[in-house]
Amino acid sequence: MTYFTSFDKIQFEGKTSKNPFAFKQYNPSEVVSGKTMEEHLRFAVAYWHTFNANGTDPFGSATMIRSWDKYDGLDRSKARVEANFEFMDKLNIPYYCFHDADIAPEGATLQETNKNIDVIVAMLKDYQKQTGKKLLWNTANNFTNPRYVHGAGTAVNANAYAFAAAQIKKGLEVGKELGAENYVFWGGREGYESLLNTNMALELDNLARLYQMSIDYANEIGFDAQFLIEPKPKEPTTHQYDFDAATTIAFLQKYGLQDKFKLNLEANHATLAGHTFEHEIRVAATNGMLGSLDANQGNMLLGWDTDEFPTDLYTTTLTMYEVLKAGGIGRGGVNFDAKVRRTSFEMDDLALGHIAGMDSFAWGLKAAAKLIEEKTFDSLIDDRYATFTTGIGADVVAGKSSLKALEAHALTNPVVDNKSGRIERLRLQLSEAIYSV
Ligand code: XLS
Ligand code: CA
Ligand code: CA
Repeated sequence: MTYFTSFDKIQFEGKTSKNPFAFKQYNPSEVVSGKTMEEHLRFAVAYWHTFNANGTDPFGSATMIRSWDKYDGLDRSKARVEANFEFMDKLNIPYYCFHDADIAPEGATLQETNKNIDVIVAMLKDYQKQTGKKLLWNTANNFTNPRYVHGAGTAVNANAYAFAAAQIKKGLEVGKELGAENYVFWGGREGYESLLNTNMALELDNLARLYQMSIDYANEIGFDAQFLIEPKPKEPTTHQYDFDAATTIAFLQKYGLQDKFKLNLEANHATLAGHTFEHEIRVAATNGMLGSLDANQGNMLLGWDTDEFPTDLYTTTLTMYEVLKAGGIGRGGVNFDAKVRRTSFEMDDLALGHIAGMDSFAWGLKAAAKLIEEKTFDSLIDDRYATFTTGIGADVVAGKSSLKALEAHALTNPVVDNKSGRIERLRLQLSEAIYSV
């Protein structure tokens, strides 16, 4: 059966095309900075937003028209698998990502749930083999079920903690079966609402223990995926422990887990934490922990996680600038953790949303490559820090300095020859690079 009937394979038609069902910027085989766009970007479909989301919001019921909704239960899950592979093929997207709860209905018991998962995983494996499409990452939904009301890996109740562990165990087995490149931990319920009823120290220790158990089990079964933690400051918890990249890195370092994990960074989570996306990527990359990207954008007029398709070219450019500077995204990818608006309820909107995101990222990649090639920012940065390449500055960098030596230098009253940071000029050059693509 065909689920998306109004368009066929989306082709690259170039900038002058007026066809909404065509790429204007994303040309998978085009080489940019030594690699094809496809190799740089490694796009992925997020199963939950594309095949499960129905358009509900806190005030309104479902609006989405979806061709698989004529089925129920496991039959609907199977239809979603078919739709997913048809969609990836038509959009030319090589990867997908899912939570356990996205792919199969939850049963009355854990045994039943796992049985449902097994049926769908066998089908996914088959489709992967036939199509060559791959799993970028999978994860456990340890936040929807009411048993996780007080946390999962940071639960106040050991039975809830055990269920969370069981879901992760199954997730690791599924990831291995499907050859996932990465395995993600996102702690939607791993935080607190009030310190008045919270044992923070125990919760954090338990979370670290769960991560360690997960590493041990992955090793035991020979699942060699890259483990990723996805920071988010809040929502649904008031305060989530994995607040942002820096906090998550400090947590991993405290528990000696820093070599076992990288980060899955999401644009909307960065803005909720009061950061830009590029800031989060730079912090991760600086610590050797850039893992993968959840591509979306928030709405600056709203204070929550709206998960919109990324169309802001300034952000996609600066994102790809950071990725190129970091030497690429490695085993990660650009996962569209993005949903069409509740008002964009037609089937076609799913394709148009992904095309918008893919073109915006391809555009950003090209503009970023140009900024790097032309050393637009680098030459100014080199110049700004030049005093650390000679004399007393070089001694500081080499770790050969001391307060006494620096004081002796300061006592000669050297000239502090500060120059303008040229922010306005740089911002215009950024605009020029984007406009020139
Ligand atoms: C929610 C998160 C979630 C993770 C995977 O805000 O983005 O969807 O990406 O659990
Ligand atoms: Ca995400
Ligand atoms: Ca989100």
